[in-house]
Amino acid sequence: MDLSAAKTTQIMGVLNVTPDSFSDGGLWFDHDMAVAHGLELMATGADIIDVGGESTRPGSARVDEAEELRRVVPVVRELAAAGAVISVDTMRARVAAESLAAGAHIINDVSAGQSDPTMLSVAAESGAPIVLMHWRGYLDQASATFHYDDVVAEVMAELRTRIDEAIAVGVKPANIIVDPGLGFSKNAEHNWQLLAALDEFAALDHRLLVAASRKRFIASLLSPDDPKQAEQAAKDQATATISAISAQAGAWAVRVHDPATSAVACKVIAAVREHSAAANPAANLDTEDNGR
Ligand code: PMM
Repeated sequence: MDLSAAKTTQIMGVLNVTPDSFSDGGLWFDHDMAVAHGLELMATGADIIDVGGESTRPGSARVDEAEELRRVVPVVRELAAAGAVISVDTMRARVAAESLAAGAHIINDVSAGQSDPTMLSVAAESGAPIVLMHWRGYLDQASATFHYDDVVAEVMAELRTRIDEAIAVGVKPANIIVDPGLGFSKNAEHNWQLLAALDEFAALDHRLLVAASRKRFIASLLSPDDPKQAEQAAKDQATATISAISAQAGAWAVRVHDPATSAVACKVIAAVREHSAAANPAANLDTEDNGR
């Protein structure tokens, strides 16, 4: 399945099989509920389902490997059998390998290969695409603030190091997907600065994934006095706007909780990009207005 050539930005639907994730912890913890929600994500516009069994919420404890396997692999197997394209959101090589064997297509590692020394070789040997996300806090999730003099330049440089490490163990450049890691060892100001510079990340010569969905900086924008009061629908609308900005910058995919709103946004941007002067110079010569 070649998803790398898609013209429209792909929608990656979030399926957290956890009791404690950022926005939907506990909702899909039961196996049947998780599978049903995965199918619902597909029906509402997801091209890829991102299945995760470990929360990366600040301060959350790591789940042990056996428990992560128990949560993730059966859900991957059942959704893959139903025809889903699946990414597995894990920092463990064994969870990645068993998920690929159960039918997953993509590895999504928020530690970019740094948590588990064998993760990058699993990606290299399997030939599966791997998401390398920027994060400084993979070893100490509860650690305090992070200082950046220039967040865009530093995230870019650190991602380049991760990319070089992956290529050094044999991951093909075409199988590397980069992600600036919004909200991971970054405050709201850092996140907005990264979003303002998405063009630079898209120009890295790898596929770009943007994952802003329902994150705290969105809730803070919508409801500065009490972010917890921000309405879910408003957060999804804001997320869809960020999906549009990401698509316009050339992102390959956006990772979202509500596929429907972002799918519409990405469809519109794809239509505009397809008709841009650069993509179709002849369009400039046609002065008739029949399309109005
Ligand atoms: N964020 C979360 C989980 N997995 N994966 C990637 N590649 N990028 C992210 O930003 C990311 C991720 C945390 O969000 P959630 O708890 O709402 O799933």
